[in-house]
This record gives sequence, structure tokens and C-alpha cells, in this order.
Amino acid sequence: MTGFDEVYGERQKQIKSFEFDEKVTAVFPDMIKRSVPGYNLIISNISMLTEKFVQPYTACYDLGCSLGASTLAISEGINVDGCEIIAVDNSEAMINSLKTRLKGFKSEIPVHVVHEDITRLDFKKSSVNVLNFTLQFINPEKRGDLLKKICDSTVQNGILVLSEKLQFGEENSNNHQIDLYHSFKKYNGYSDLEVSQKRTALENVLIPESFETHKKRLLAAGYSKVDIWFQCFNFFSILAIK
Ligand code: GEK
Repeated sequence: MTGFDEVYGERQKQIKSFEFDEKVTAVFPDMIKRSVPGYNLIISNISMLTEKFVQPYTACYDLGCSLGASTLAISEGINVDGCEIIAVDNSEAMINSLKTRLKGFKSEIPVHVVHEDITRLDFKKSSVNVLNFTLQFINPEKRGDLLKKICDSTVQNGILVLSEKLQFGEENSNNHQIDLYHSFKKYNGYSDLEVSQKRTALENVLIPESFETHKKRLLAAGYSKVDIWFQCFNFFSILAIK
């Protein structure tokens, strides 16, 4: 059972850094839907992009899988033989909950759930890789090596879907987009207190970067085509093709 997100509903004397613990896991589907503009649209397009780019006898990775929304989207898009899905997260609470959820999920595509830090993974040959709002939680110094490892193991014309919170280069635009985003959260039922306490909890935990920084790093990792395919306020998703 998942519930309504009230994690930051009560005033907290001291706000701890945000963690993907049991409390967050229990309300995660509601939290992400009300906090990430366009989340459902991105998930359904992960199925479409999988269908277009998946290749036979390759793995598909859902990196930072949480409760497996992208995993299920990938499985719906696989239309070729010999594929497996590898869903990875370093939160024990998320992985335990995902394993329980998958018990009720019947699919011909094997799904392997792995409790691991994605920066420590050895990747198999892959055609579809998804980092749906995960890279932003990785230490920026480790992001380049991780993307290079993913790209190295990706077959030609394979893809990475990289969704992130976006940092605008120009301060006025950045502040304006953040303001619009806070209005989006309030429209979705969060109070000023919830918005402000969560923002504090995410400081130094979620580190957004500009499109230019992402693009430069993805090209350096070995991708040949890097484009934004979705954006809403300060959230966006990149399609990188090898
Ligand atoms: C979705 N993709 O629903 N290694 C593995 N997992 C990690 C790491 C790491 N180093 N760091 C963070 N995570 C999902 C949503 S949520 C996004 C992804 C959000 C995991 C973390 O435990 C969490 O489950 C996930 O990345 C980020 O499509 O909450 O904004």
C-alpha cells in the first residue's frame, strides 16, 4: 500500500538531509507524481523510446529504479527477443518494496532487481538505459565516469534517457523557473512549509546542473546525439544516442 505524502507536513526542529528511507518509500508514488512536473508523461514515453531503440539480446537498465515505474515502462516497450531488465537502487527500503510489488507482475521479460550503488556496477551489453531523476543524486565528480561506463557497454544506436532537475545559466531565469515550480507544488496540494522544508532537506543532496554541462559530459562519454526531448519548468529529460 502506498500513501499520501506528508513527510514534511509537520514543522521540524532540525531538518535532516533527504534520504530514500522507509518513510519516503511508503509515499513515493504520490511524492514523485506531485513533485516532478511531467513525470507520468516521461514514464509513458520511456515505453515508446524503448520500443524504438531496444535491440535483441541486450540488457535494459533502470538505474535508480525506486519502485520500478521505469522498469514497467521499459518492459512494455520491449518487442524483440532475448532482452532482460536490470533494475538497480541503493535504497534498501525501495528495493524491498519493489521486490514485493514485482511478485504480482507477470511478464515474459526477466527482471533482475539489484541492491547496489550504480557507480559500482559492472554493466552488461545494453541498448536502453534509463536514469530517470537519479544522476542528480550522484556526486558530480562521479557522474562522468558513470556515464562513460554506461556508454561503453551500450551497443551502437543504443540510448540513455536522462531526466534531471535543471539549473538555468541565467540567474533571473533560474529564479523565475524555481518560482513557477513552487507554484506547481502548491497547486498539487503541498503547503509553503512543506515546500520550504523539503527544499532545505534536498540542499547538497540533489545537485542540478545546466543542459550545457550535461551535454558536454554526455558527448565526452561517447554519445553522438544529445537532445532535450521534454521540459517543464526546471525539469527536463535528455535523449542521448550512441
Ligand atoms: C522513477 N527512476 O520512478 N545508486 C543507486 N541508486 C541511487 C543512487 C546510487 N548511487 N543514488 C540515488 N539512488 C525512478 C525515480 S528517484 C528520483 C528515481 C526522485 C536512487 C534513490 O535511492 C532513489 O530511489 C532514486 O535513485 C531517485 O522513474 O525521487 O527525485
